Amino acid sequence: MPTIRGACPHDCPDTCALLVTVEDGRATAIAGNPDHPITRGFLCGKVSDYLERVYHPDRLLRPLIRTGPKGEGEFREASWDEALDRVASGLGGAIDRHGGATVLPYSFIGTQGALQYNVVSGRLFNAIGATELERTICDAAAMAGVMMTHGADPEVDPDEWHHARLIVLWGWNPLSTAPHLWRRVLDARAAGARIVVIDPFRSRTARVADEHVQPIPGTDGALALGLMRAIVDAGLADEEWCRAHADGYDDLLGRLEQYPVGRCAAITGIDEAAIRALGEAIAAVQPSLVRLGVGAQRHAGAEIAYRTIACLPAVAGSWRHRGGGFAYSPIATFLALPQEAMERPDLRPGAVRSVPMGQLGRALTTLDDPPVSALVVWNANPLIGEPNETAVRAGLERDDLFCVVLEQFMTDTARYADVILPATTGLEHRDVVPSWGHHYLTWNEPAIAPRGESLPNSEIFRRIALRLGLDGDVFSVSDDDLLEQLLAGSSVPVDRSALRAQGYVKVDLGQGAAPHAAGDFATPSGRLRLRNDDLDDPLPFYDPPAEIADEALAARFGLCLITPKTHLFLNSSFANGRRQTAAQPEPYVVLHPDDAAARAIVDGGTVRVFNDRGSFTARCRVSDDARVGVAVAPQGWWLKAWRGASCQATTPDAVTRFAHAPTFNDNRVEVLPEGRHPGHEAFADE
Ligand SMILES: Nc1nc2c(c(=O)[nH]1)N[C@H]1C(S)=C(S)[C@@H](COP(=O)(O)OP(=O)(O)OC[C@H]3O[C@@H](n4cnc5c(=O)[nH]c(N)nc54)[C@H](O)[C@@H]3O)O[C@H]1N2
Ligand SMILES: Nc1nc2c(c(=O)[nH]1)N[C@H]1C(S)=C(S)[C@@H](COP(=O)(O)OP(=O)(O)OC[C@H]3O[C@@H](n4cnc5c(=O)[nH]c(N)nc54)[C@H](O)[C@@H]3O)O[C@H]1N2
Ligand SMILES: [Mo]
Repeated sequence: MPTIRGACPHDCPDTCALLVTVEDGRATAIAGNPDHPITRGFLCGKVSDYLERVYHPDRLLRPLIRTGPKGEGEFREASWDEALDRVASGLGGAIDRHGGATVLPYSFIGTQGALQYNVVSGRLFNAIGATELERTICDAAAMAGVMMTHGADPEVDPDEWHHARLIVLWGWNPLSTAPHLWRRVLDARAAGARIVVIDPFRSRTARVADEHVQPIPGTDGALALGLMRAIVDAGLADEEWCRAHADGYDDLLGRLEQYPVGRCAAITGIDEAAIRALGEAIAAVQPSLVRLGVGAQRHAGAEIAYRTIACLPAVAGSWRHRGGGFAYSPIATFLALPQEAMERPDLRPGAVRSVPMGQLGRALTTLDDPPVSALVVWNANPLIGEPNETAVRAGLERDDLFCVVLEQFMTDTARYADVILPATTGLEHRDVVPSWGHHYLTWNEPAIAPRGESLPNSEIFRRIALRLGLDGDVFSVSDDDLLEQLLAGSSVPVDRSALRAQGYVKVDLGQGAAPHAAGDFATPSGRLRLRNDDLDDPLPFYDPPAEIADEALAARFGLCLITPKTHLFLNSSFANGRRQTAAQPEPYVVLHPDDAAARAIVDGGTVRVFNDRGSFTARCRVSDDARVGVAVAPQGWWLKAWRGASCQATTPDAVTRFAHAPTFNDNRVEVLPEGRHPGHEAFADE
């Protein structure tokens, strides 16, 4: 029985290596590759059921053309010829009327494979001069902030984490969202490390950590300033390392004068003594590692917050030590493949306008000159993933919008399409998958033939481009040749035969065991930037969130709502999985007992959560897992499970200052037992 080496294609930092058993052309078993240093032979509660996803009775296997009203999900099957004709005439007609900018591509990391992510599609939308999508919905604010402090650098390699003796998991719930990297944290713990979690919510990770610090959401920058000040107050700052390898040590000390620990305690809602104790531990217990997640960046001020946190390991002296320092997402190794160049921005006919992810609804309902009159969605389910659901829905409902969706399933977004084109899963196409959590590239060999008439994204976009009459030399390149170009263009040599034979190779940028013990940062001076003169304010500071810090708004909407990931879905993917939905049948919102009592809400009761943007209903779990003043509604279920409107009906579509990233968790709401007056005025009068 052949065993095929694959790679998990999903949007997760663990990027697992898979072994797929195939019998008579059918995949019959799937397992984690025991040799892969991160996968180590096991799969998560989602991908261990990947064969169910591949052979799911609801897989879309033929092109579909809409027959009913938008959103109703009524379609008929069509041949590829007819469907592609429809797509070419829909896009071509829109371009003839309004120019290329009227087309908006919308995609994210439904598949993380370098080829299926955006190579042929990137070329197509560049060539027609489409509006550019700023793909900022996930990790961009933090990325911008971290780079302000130490450039696009190799961070502490997960293979080195077991050397750490104190690990601070900051806005990260890896037990659920990165279960393989979590094993790396557990290795450190087995060797004696203490695990501290900084999270307003008692996540699964916080539950099993040694210590849990619960700040008010969006105040992490102030917490980092308080921790640095505590280190300085205790005489534990590593002045020698900072003077040798960082810019602006004296300026930072001056800035910390403005942030006494007591002030930071008041902003973050954490005891002064707890901040002092943690700060002192981060400096004294070495190697100490700060590992940030994606979760702490969903608010205004996020870039400066992450920049500020990235200064902490320098002041603590952690970079000196093997396993010590800072890690977020290893951008340097992730970016080794020439993704952007392969998308051929040079094909653009001229300057193009751009729309940030997180403002899709706004773009569809307010842009003119030209309006968005054609939308092409792949690798994404924006009706669930985007904030401001009301606007997204209003946009998708527009009769004058031509909408194409490439999908594996009839998602909430796909129901609004004019044409749906069936896409393959990772088992059915070839790709190479980089990781945004570790330093390995993983090879994905197709295990089975495409199911039904499904095709890889690359082939679908190739066919669309050729129908539109675009340059055959650019678009007829085969997938195998494109993969070869991706690997050949890597910033460091990739051993292609080892990659194929073994299934994975390490991206070796020379990062070594302690990459910045002697500085050597990817900044203009090679030094870490405690002071960065490219910024209006060159020093770290507390850049407050918007709604969370708005006292007038707090009088009307007394709770901050955060919407983290669920344990068993992958964003909205797997929310149609049998085992996953059995374990997580319905959405819920967690409220602290004090907040529930003040609103006469009982555990298990249905509540309405609302603000000026909209409302949703969900069952309430009353638990001190939530911090006082913070409501927690994990996100990912499809709309049916939410009874029609999800938590995104309340989330804001404001974006951050530098990276234009969404601010999902900078969101004030009120909560009432369902059945009482849903308007906040009634609540305020009581
Ligand atoms: N099981 C599962 N795994 C996943 C995903 C999934 O949906 N499900 N999604 C994948 C994707 S796309 C991503 S980006 C990653 C995300 O993985 P994580 O980085 O773990 O992201 P979240 O679960 O959104 O947030 C992590 C924690 O941050 C906390 N948090 C929220 N606001 C704040 C804040 O202001 N400050 C602090 N300190 N903490 C805060 C939340 O309560 C949450 O427990 O996971 C990937 N893996
Ligand atoms: N309120 C709130 N909203 C959030 C977040 C949050 O924390 N809170 N997190 C945000 C984050 S971090 C992210 S990354 C986004 C995620 O949002 P999305 O990127 O929209 O992720 P999914 O909902 O998983 O949708 C991915 C879709 O891609 C499809 N797909 C998978 N593989 C392929 C393929 O090969 N080809 C094609 N054509 N389709 C494929 C899947 O079937 C699935 O429907 O959501 C964001 N939204
Ligand atoms: Mo994400």
